[in-house]
Amino acid sequence: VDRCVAHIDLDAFYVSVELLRRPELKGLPVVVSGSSPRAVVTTASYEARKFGVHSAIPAARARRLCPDAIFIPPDFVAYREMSQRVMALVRAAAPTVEVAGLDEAYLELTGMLSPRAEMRRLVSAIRDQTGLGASVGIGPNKLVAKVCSDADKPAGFLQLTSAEARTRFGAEPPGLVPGIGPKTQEALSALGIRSLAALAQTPEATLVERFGARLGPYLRRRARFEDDGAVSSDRVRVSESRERTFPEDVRDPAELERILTRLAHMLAEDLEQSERRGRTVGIKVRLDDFSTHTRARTLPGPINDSATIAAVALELLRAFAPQRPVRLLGVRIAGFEERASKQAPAADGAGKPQLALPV
Ligand code: TTP
Ligand code: MG
Repeated sequence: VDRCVAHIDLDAFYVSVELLRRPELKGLPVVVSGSSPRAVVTTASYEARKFGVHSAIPAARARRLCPDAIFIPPDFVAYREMSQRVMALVRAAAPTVEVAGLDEAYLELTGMLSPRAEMRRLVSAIRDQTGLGASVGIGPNKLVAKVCSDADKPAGFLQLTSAEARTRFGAEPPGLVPGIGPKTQEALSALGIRSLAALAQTPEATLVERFGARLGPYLRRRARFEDDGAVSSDRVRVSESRERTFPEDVRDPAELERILTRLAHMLAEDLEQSERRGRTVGIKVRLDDFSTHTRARTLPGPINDSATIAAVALELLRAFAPQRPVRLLGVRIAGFEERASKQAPAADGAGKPQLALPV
């Protein structure tokens, strides 16, 4: 049986949630970002993107690029709640679903009679029941599906074979493909390989010589839109963390302890909801000189209560005793209990880097 995988990704997710409660802003350039001097853009509406405003650029720069844009502060509680409603609909559409982020998921559709119709139905259901728009990619594997869902946004709906994907995206830079990051793209460029087509045609031996026996062939497979990664319903997370960058550096130890306690509570809440317990509690401290320090302690048994997490984190912070103003503080838990589930999916480096949920 030929494999069939779909990827669905919501359009301008945070902005779209904001527009639901402020419909008068529809059609205008809208940006969701914090207001501190260091804030970055989380999402821009498609109207704002025309001005060059994109995710991850500094909010101050966005203001210069598009002075008429309406800036809205993020409301992560609302986004998470909306994400849960959407993902419930996605899970109802196929037996195997991998939620890959707040606004994206893969569906294994192999063997389904009419995957296109099923995905059209899903997009309509999401539109009807939440008011949000989504884009869909369908292909023989996760890689093709993911690149296709991104190619015709917003409201995209694109199905391609691997051969068709090679033709359609051949002129694009290698970094278009998830799993090929900026550093690798630079190294490829130094070899004169500046497009996916060029990468797909590079002899494997050349890539092995430069990138090694694992990464070399992997890069070539990515460029050829070949991918045997499974859609896996339990994406195993090895650790979970909450961190916060401050609008201004913090010196006061009491203030740092208050913040760390709050982060520990937020982390514990999530762990309790998802019934996960871990044995290792750690902290992360970034100082004003950008040096980053981590400390961790492993406990005799797994825990997830906020009192224990906070107590260990505070102990670690006191022992570390930052000697300079603190720019960022974080708390992390790792060493999760084994669950009665299967092994982790092959690490293929794909998927967007986990965005640390801002606090
Ligand atoms: P994306 O799906 O990458 O972006 P998007 O949904 O805003 O827009 P698109 O139509 O292109 O899919 O990310 C989903 C959400 O994740 C986005 O609404 C905001 C958040 N996000 C950040 O907070 N920081 C980032 O750098 C990115 C890329 C996304
Ligand atoms: Mg999106």
